[in-house]
Amino acid sequence: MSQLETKYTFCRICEASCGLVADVQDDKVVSIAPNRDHHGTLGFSCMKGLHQHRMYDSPDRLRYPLKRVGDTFERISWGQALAEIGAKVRQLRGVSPHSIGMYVGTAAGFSILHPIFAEGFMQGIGSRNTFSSSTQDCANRFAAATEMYGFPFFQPFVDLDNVECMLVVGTNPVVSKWTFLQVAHPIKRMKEVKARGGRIIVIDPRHTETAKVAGEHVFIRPNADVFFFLAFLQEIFATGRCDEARIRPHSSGLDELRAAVADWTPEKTAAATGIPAAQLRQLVATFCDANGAAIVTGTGLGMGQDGTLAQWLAECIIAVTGNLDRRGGTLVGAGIFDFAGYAKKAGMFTRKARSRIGNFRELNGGFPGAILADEILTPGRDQIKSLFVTGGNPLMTMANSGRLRDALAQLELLVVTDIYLNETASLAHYVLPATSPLQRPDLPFVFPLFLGMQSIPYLAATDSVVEPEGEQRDEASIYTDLATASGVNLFGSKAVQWFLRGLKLANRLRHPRAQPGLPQRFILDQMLRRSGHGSFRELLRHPGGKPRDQVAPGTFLGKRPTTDDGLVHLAPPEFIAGTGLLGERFTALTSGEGDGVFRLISKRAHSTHNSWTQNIDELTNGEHNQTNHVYVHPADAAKLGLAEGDVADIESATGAIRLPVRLLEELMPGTVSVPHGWGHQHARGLGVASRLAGANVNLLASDGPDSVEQLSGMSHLSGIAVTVRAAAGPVNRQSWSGC
Ligand SMILES: Nc1nc2c(c(=O)[nH]1)N[C@H]1C(S)=C(S)[C@@H](COP(=O)(O)OP(=O)(O)OC[C@H]3O[C@@H](n4cnc5c(=O)[nH]c(N)nc54)[C@H](O)[C@@H]3O)O[C@H]1N2
Ligand SMILES: Nc1nc2c(c(=O)[nH]1)N[C@H]1C(S)=C(S)[C@@H](COP(=O)(O)OP(=O)(O)OC[C@H]3O[C@@H](n4cnc5c(=O)[nH]c(N)nc54)[C@H](O)[C@@H]3O)O[C@H]1N2
Ligand code: SF4
Ligand SMILES: [Mo]
Repeated sequence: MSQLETKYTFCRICEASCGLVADVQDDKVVSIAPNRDHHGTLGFSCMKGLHQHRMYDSPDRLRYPLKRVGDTFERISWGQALAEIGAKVRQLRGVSPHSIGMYVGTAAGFSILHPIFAEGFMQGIGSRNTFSSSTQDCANRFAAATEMYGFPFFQPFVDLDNVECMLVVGTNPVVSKWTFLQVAHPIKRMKEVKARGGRIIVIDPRHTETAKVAGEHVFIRPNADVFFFLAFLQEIFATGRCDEARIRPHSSGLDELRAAVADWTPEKTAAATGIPAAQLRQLVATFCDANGAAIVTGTGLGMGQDGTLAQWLAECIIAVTGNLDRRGGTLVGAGIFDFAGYAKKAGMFTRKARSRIGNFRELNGGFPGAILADEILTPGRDQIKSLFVTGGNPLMTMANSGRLRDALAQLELLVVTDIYLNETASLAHYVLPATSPLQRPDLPFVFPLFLGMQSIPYLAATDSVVEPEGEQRDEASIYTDLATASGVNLFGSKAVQWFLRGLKLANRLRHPRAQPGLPQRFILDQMLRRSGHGSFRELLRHPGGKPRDQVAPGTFLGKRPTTDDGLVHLAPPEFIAGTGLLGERFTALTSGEGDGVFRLISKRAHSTHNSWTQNIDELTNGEHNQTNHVYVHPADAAKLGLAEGDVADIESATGAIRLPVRLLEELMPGTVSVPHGWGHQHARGLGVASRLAGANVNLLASDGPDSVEQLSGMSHLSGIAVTVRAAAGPVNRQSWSGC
């Protein structure tokens, strides 16, 4: 047995990117602890991060390429996998490059090279059909930022050190660890805001963990944020609280915006939001009187029906009150290079392709996930016949899983690159084994690195902590090899493809016994050097992160927006038109939708991460972790004749699931909640998770071009209309599963 070694790294599961210390023996991680001396992450970590090695060392981990033969998976060599996949891609591409699609999942986002190389492969193929988890997550924000600031990744974030009033709308950072800003230790950071007299007010259909820390909470009905913000803005203008002197010189559309919100008085919207007019007026006064105020939003808002309009209005509130680009308001980060300027010059994110189904505009190089099944199932020359899935599990996480299952089963080629044989991989023709985060060198992911979205800015690098096992390979190498095998060049560039092949060859000569692949450290090192940020080796000498300066207020407005005129566009025509189309939605929210209709929302838990941490034994023991539940308010449960532990049928227009009931006082009555990412009973390669009960809530979400939010392509995953009733028929553990 070799000596215990201590290695510094950082977590790549969620945006908090916690600094970690791993104890390694015989090339195995034996324990992980938080890095208490980390400059940016303050010794914080969570149980997922601390137990992740259990997930990576599991006997279920993919270690070799697999091929489905009949009903079973057989181990094959990389050579065979690449050759067979490449041959099929060539054949399909000969008919139409668009018949080859890709789905990029959320795990891809946490490696800096993975999404770049996956996208490079699709560019090489020449296919427009890329999909990603972003239309289940945050595409509404990208759509709003593109129209307002000219660049999807200009995502202003709260100046957490100085904010005096923070509205938290549709996000639960205490559990999710913040989104669209790197904030480790959210409870500590929120308590600091309060300790200096700041106020944090949570607007959410549930009295969340964050609301408990904030101490102030206002219930809002699901899907009603757009009306809340319309009235909020109306009140700002009506009470003369718009900071015209500050915003007018740097913006366009102020008057159109004012006119568009004029009719939405707090009295009018109260019936839709459930927030009385007087309370809304008080919120506006608190917000505007603060010396620095911001609105923090998240997926609860984005997955609703009008996420783009709601996000746009939130940005407008911040801008017209003078809080954009201001101390204590919101800041626009800066990464290691001028990403926005570079993207503009290179013509990135400006492709004008339209989807075959629904004629959707491409946003950030991707189409709405909720049309994927239609793109596969609808005959035609560009029909998707082959799909590459990378770092995601769409079968569990996308809308209308039932229909998607049928669609995936019809593909001529499904290739999944993952660390596990998850549900989606269980349907694949080929499954490619990826390295885990602890087996690869890395820089922080794109938000902190390229965009400086960090509450405490720093730069960091990590080497791999342990070596790959079996024939696991990193995704940058996998997509380079897939391009070669498919007869295409990464990024459509012969020079790039030849350069990468040369790099691979040189690496092979240096490390003949390792899995063939690219020298990842070299590529990462080049990124740092070319942007003038030292070297990879130098960064490794800062295991607690190398501090950077926080972006200063006053550096964005008038200087950085990449709209054609350099102004912030407060009234993009499509958004203004959108406010004119809200009548039906308003009527639906205000007229009551008939007895027994509930609005279904999500609920993340500390121990689960979307669909992929249920395979860790340590996180799934305990009575309440054996299944997901439907959470119901006690008053609603009484009306429905349901008690804690009863089994209920939950039904939407799209599907039905059966789950045990838990009573939850913290819900707004009329709202029920079901956590997503459950229902693993049919996964072939999740030994722990498939023994759990539970149901996949996305069997209830609708898909298809009419179901998506039209401005951004977001799926509607929160605020779904459902009925709930005592289960009819047999009540046993297996029957809970709706998958
Ligand atoms: N109802 C409902 N649905 C939701 C949500 C919700 O709140 N409610 N949330 C949505 C959100 S925000 C998101 S982002 C999506 C997520 O949707 P997806 O990205 O499709 O799903 P994940 O469950 O995050 O799957 C991540 C996969 O990556 C694999 N993986 C982990 N590390 C690596 C790695 O290093 N390399 C590779 N190749 N694979 C790796 C895991 O094993 C897992 O299979 O789900 C969405 N769906
Ligand atoms: N533990 C854990 N952490 C995670 C993840 C995980 O699965 N588990 N997933 C990671 C991922 S991929 C992401 S994108 C982030 C997401 O991070 P967040 O956006 O913070 O996601 P949630 O924690 O689901 O918080 C959404 C909140 O919106 C509320 N809500 C639902 N509908 C509405 C509505 O219509 N209006 C309003 N105002 N509120 C509403 C919900 O009650 C909930 O409190 O979390 C990341 N971190
Ligand atoms: S909060 Fe947990 S999962 Fe997220 S980065 Fe930190 S340790 Fe990893
Ligand atoms: Mo996400």
